[in-house]
Amino acid sequence: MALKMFKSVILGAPASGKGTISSRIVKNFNLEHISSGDKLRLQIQNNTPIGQEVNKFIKAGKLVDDNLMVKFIMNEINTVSNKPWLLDGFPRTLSQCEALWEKEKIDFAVNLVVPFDVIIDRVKNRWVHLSSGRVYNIDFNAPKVPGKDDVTGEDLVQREDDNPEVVKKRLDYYAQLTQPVIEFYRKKGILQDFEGRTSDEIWPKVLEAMSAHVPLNITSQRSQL
Ligand code: G5P
Ligand code: MG
Repeated sequence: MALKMFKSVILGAPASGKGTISSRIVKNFNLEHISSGDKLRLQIQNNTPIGQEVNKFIKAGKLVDDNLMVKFIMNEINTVSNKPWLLDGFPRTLSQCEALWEKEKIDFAVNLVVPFDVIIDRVKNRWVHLSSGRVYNIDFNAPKVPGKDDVTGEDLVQREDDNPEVVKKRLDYYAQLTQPVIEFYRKKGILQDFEGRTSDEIWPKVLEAMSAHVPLNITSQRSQL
């Protein structure tokens, strides 16, 4: 398969490691990473009309309207035009999934399966760099300087939707609304489950599976980030 045609998605519960595994995929395979959550948080940070509209939903752990999300992400896909891509956080509902499938046939869906008790523990220690989407965890991949991004030295922040009550809501929505998306891709025969309690346990399996679909970026090391 030609590299430029490769279209993929990464699915998984909140804090299952989609961002973490995506950054390793991107580094090793030269794909464009389109994270719906990162893109929406940037809109909020820049106080755009979209940011103003979605802010209250994200804060409350609720899903943003399907029509808005489909338009928003199709636009992001168009901006990477003919490069291979990896969608993270989209699609989240069957309606988003069907709208995407109509326009773009996905080649491969990575499904991260991480126990919920592990997830609840992780979010407490998550810190993010808003403008790049780089993500840290005090227990797992701490920043070199506490509270500062490794690359820019700018401040890290905690996400407003990472408090335990909101995380519980996000997990409920995931179980109700995103499970059908997993089944959709499973029926198409393009989904693979990757189970584990840590991203380091899951990553080698993802690396192996992705290697069957896309050539490795030869300039990169097989890094663990
Ligand atoms: P997001 O931003 O898409 P979620 O809830 O899907 O949010 P999230 O929280 O970004 O997913 P993740 O990317 O799966 O989690 O996980 P991550 O950030 O890589 O890892 C979580 C933490 O664990 C980090 O601190 C990381 O360092 C750490 N970690 C990773 N691996 C390990 C490990 O092995 N061990 C340990 N100890 N730690 C580890 O969406 C946010 C909101 O935007 C809206 C919704 O409101 C949503 O709630 N939204 C949408 N709404 C409608 N439709 C859509 N398509 C939408 N997309 C976004
Ligand atoms: Mg994420």
